[in-house]
Amino acid sequence: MKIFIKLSILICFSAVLKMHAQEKPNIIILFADDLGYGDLSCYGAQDVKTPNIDQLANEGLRFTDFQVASSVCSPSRAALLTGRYPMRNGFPVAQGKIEKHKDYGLDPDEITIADMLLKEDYATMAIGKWHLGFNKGHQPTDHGFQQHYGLQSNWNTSHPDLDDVYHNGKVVKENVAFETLIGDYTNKAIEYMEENKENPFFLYLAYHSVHSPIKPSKDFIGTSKGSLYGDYVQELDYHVGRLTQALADKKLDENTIVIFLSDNGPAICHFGGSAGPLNGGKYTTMEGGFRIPAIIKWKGKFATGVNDTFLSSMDLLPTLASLAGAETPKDRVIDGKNITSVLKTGKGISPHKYVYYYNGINLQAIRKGPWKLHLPRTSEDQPFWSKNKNEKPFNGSNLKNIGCRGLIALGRPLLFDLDHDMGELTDISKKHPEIVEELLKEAERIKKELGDIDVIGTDQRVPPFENIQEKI
Ligand SMILES: [Ca+2]
Repeated sequence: MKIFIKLSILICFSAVLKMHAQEKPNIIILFADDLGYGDLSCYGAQDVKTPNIDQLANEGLRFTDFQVASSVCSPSRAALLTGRYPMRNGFPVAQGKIEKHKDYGLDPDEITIADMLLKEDYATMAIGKWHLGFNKGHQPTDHGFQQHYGLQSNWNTSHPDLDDVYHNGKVVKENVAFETLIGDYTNKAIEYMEENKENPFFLYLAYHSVHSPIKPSKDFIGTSKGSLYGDYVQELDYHVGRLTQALADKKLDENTIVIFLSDNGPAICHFGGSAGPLNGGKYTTMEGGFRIPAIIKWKGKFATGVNDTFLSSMDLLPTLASLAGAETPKDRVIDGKNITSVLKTGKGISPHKYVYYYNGINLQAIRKGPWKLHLPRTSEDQPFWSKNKNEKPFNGSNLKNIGCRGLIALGRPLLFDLDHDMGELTDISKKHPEIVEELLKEAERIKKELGDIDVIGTDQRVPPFENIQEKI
């Protein structure tokens, strides 16, 4: 009898455990590359049709003021995964396959979303572009991902390793044609969902689309009215549709959070793309570089509709921790905030008092609510991707004709009211000297904490090489 009771308790206990495991939501982050704020039809694109992403937006929350923490690939990814500013997590500049960056990677002491979820018995996998380090200690499998399948960085034929597909650090396909990657990644993702449908999983799927090369596969060439770039966006949409359909087919829809976002704005001058009504794009600290398309859906659990709350990709770490029952790290500053209540109710005010826009290690702008102040800077202050010796600091007040490069060097502080001027077109610093003063003061304070070109911050992780903003 005693044994029977013990056995029954044990059975009940494991049933409770199993139920808890199934209650934890699956989490999928679909990370597009260089996709602009105006590149999707649900964000107003006219020449491109993205019905699958639009449907995700209709079934979820579509954000109009969701920000990343950098306008280039690596720092934005590092911030999303750690919930911390690139200056704090030690990854402020884009990484290249160069001698100087050989020891540069996401620091082993950083805690990622995958690290946290792995501790909560999630299966974890990264598929696609990594771009956060090539060597041991910096690999996805060193950062909480049980598996990685994809490229180390951007696809490129300039170096023999950069067009090879890796699985957990070993090359499994050599000299891969770029156009085949998106379908291959999607197939792998669908397989992974199938293999893990009985247990909670975290899938971080970082597509190369729509980063250069602008090379859609031949089935998509000519399908849009928006040139090759438009075709490329439509191909991305097709694969997002395959994934969402697979989730529905496998009846995983109701227990899976889908997060779709871009890592930074479009490289307009180089390859096209659209930041919609925003000014600037990739490589700049204007809204076109930092404000990205973002959609979050959890069927039946999260609100739906359009949401204007000012949020950050860094918010995903504490939010997903809370939804998965994980503990947010307490031994360090996490810059992201738990936005679960915004997701559940579709209402709420921004949890961020100030938000900082760094370009490389140069603090260039600071935001409080609708106010955004751009700080003076020279061409010399810029990281290598923005430097231009011939660039004279901008001293005007009307940015209507600033051009696709956006605001780079600047002679004096400029203030914008993003609620009424999201395109950062008209400087109103003279009308609001008290706001300018407050934000300048906060800029001086945060530089002491996070650092800048001329100061190492008290909570800055400094990358392991000299002349951080230079390529060589
Ligand atoms: Ca990017």
